[in-house]
Amino acid sequence: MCEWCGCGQPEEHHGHSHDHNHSKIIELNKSILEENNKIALKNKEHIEALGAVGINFISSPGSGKTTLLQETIKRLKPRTKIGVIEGDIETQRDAQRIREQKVPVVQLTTGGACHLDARLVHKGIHQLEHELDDNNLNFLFIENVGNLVCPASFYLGEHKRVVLVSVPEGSDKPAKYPKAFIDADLFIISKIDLLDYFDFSIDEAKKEALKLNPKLDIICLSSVTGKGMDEWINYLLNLIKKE
Ligand SMILES: Nc1nc2c(ncn2[C@@H]2O[C@H](COP(=O)(O)OP(=O)(O)OP(=O)(O)O)[C@@H](O)[C@H]2O)c(=O)[nH]1
Ligand SMILES: [Mg+2]
Repeated sequence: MCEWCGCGQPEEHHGHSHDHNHSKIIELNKSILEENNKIALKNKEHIEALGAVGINFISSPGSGKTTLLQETIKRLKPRTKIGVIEGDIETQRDAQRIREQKVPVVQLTTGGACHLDARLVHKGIHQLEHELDDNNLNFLFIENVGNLVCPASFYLGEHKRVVLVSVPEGSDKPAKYPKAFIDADLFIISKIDLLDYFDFSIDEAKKEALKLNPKLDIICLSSVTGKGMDEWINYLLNLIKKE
């Protein structure tokens, strides 16, 4: 078990051994993240060379990332070019859901690791290029592995990081999982069609998230009813608006 991120992977997964003292672990963790960041910056250049804005979706399992992507693609596909990288521990299921909408998609499976890292995404971008008619995209959506902890530590080269919390999860999540919010650009409160059935407080979630990151944009939406989707789509379109 990797004690560094608790991902349940053997220690080789992060390229380091746990047979050492604490300060060495900190040093190694630092160098792993530095190495990751270097590759992530290359990914960013690569995404820009495709003409795209890269968006990394982070949330707990089941918060509605893939459903939101499906609804987003429905609305944006007629006017923009979209590519998707799906990250999961196992299965091709999310990629299959996206493929049904006839957009280029690559499924990355981590085989146990609880997050995507820049090296894996680098591979994913190359695989995705094989699926493109021309090397040209407006958006590259990256759905991270469902987990509100570890993905927050790994920059993938994205331009915007979106963190989701769904209504059934509870409005205490920003305070309890701060890193995911500190480094995010946009906080989406998802499944707002369920507000009548859960004691979720939008005010509390917003307040706690803004305390951690005053620059955070916040959108409340439901992929099922479509409420809030226009605001989300406008947020995305503004990212690719040419000056
Ligand atoms: N009521 C309601 N259900 C939703 C909404 N969005 C997604 N769901 C449901 O929530 C469940 C999980 O949705 P997914 O989109 O698969 O969630 P995910 O975040 O991609 O899950 P992982 O990839 O496993 O982390 C599915 O049963 C969806 O139909 C929503 O806005 N409202
Ligand atoms: Mg999913």
